[in-house]
Amino acid sequence: SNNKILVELDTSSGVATMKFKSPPVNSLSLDFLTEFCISLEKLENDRACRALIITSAIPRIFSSGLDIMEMFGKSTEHYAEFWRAVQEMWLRLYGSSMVTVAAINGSSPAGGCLIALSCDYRIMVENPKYVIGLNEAQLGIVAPFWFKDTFVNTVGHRVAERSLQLGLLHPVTEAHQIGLVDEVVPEEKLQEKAAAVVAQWLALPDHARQLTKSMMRKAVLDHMLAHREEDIQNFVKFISKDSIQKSLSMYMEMLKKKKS
Ligand code: CO8
Repeated sequence: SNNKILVELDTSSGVATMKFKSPPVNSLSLDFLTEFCISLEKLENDRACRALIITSAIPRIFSSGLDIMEMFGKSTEHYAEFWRAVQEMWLRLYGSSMVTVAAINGSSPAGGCLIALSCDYRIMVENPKYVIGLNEAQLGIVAPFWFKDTFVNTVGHRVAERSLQLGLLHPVTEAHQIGLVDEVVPEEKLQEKAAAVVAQWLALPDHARQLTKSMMRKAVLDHMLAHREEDIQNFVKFISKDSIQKSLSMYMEMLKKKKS
């Protein structure tokens, strides 16, 4: 299962590219998250790597978010292990000292949006069919406080309050207007734009940029670390409820019906 993410490092520029390639929809399963964290750790510890561009190898979809099957009909031990892996991914990505750019070439709901929000900069492909946002409320579940914090730190409190309560999935133009994405480009310009943004960020001395990044993000990272075990217990308790299991199963049914 060690092939859900393609990683390439250009040692001359110091820029790595990660391409999510886990069909059909790049959902974040436990296997996917484990591979993601290992890849992130390798790049973080590689002195030849200073920046990371994250994109998708699946047409029309960046990531469909957490794999709903990991949250459905499993043991409490499994839920705990899964949630620790979700936390680990966010801790590594939000706390990364690399320059991180999300090159969002498709829809990016919930956990997919969290990955994009955890980067330093977001570029999204101009396509009226693509949407992005934290839509948890629409599934009858609640985005955890650190998803919320990451969202608020990107778009501000008022925009986050409305978007989270309504579980909005924003079309690209709207996502740009509210600051959820920084830039919108045609598909064929995405790679070039991501490379240009990385070059701009890498032009500064690493230590100054890294300390500044840490200063901006430390409070939110520390807050999660201080409540990590409690957050796992909360997740396990919440997701194990009959009513929540029922909501998730109805949501999965709805996804399947929508096809036919
Ligand atoms: N997990 C598992 N399976 C999924 C997921 C997912 N997140 N998303 C899609 N699938 C499955 C579909 O059920 C379908 O399966 P099958 O082929 O067996 O019917 C297959 O993937 C393909 O999906 P679609 O046919 O829907 O493909 P489309 O190209 O039409 O649409 C989308 C792609 C837009 C990604 C669409 O599938 C979609 O909207 N998916 C749901 C996305 C979503 O709502 N994700 C939220 C997950 S929850 C989360 O990330 C954070 C939870 C925080 C925890 C809260 C604490 C309790």
